[in-house]
Amino acid sequence: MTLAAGALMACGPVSRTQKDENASKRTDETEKLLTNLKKVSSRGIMFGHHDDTVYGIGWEGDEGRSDVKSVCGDYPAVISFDLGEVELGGTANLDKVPFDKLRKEIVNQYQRGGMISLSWHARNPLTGGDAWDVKDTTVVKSILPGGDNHDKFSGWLAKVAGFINSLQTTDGVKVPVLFRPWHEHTGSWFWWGEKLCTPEEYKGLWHMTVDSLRAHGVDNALYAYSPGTEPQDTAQYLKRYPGDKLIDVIGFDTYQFDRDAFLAGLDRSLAIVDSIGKTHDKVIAVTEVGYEGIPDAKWWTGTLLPALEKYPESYVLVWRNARERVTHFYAPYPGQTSAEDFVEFYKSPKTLFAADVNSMYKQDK
Ligand code: BMA
Repeated sequence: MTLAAGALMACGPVSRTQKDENASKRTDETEKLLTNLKKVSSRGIMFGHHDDTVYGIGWEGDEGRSDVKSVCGDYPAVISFDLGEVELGGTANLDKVPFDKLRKEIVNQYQRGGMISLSWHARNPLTGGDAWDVKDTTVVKSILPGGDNHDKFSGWLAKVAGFINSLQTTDGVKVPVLFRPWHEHTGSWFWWGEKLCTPEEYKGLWHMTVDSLRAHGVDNALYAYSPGTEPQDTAQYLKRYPGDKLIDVIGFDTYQFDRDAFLAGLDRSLAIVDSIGKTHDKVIAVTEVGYEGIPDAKWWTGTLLPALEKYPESYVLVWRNARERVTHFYAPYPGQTSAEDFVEFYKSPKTLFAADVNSMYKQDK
């Protein structure tokens, strides 16, 4: 008894200090986003779509337009955008979306009660190529403290911080976002991938990123860790994990090519993040998923939804409907093969869209 009570007392103040430490680095709105993310999984799964309100199939820049809304009547609960090339200081990102437009759509999504996630396909700071340029395997090493490209890369991080800090409503409220850099690192197609840096270098990259953003005053970001489906168990998943102090959301990215292999990988990865989420007190999510061109008319309710139902993921996000690559889309648009089934997916009490989360948060106030 005495020992147990002593142990509890020893734990209590330590964990409270840790919590206070993280909370003190974040705005109230950002803390609220984390609380809501924790709550949401007991209510349902938020649906997300990359670049949802900036372009779609056959349109670009139309005010208020969204392929998802055109199909089911509501916006996604989560919209993600990419910061790629913000580091170069230009006016548009790697997919040619102006940063001013992103800023506006991020505020719009916040004001409709939805969540915003940001990825960053940063260019290769050593070769000058893009994020997919993997010919040099010393890039991460070269940007860590002491490396030849450290100063240059620190400047890039300052640009990212500047953008995240600039996300404000007209009332001056900083919009909370989930920042998800250095994703799919268990594959080797990005310069920060598995075969291109050691686990220590990869973790160092994360620490440098978060430390730098905080030093530049970013207090409106949560952070997501999202490998691919390569890890076969929790130990492999955690091999490059930068730590509970940095990460708020754990997830993974996965795409369907072969249906059976996709379902097996999805289930294995969900079981892994579910287990780690419970022991590390982290929110879990399917940070990217999809079936390019959605050629299966029943994909949403016949494949995706049943696979998700076993686990308490907070959200699932599909990639973009590229207006410049006709076959590169992951959400339906009016008339698309899977559009009717997507409406059924939308109607399922298990899925949450923008209006659902908005009313959920209001009830909780
Ligand atoms: C990839 C593709 C690319 C795009 C990149 C960043 O998956 O969609 O066309 O440039 O994401 O959004």
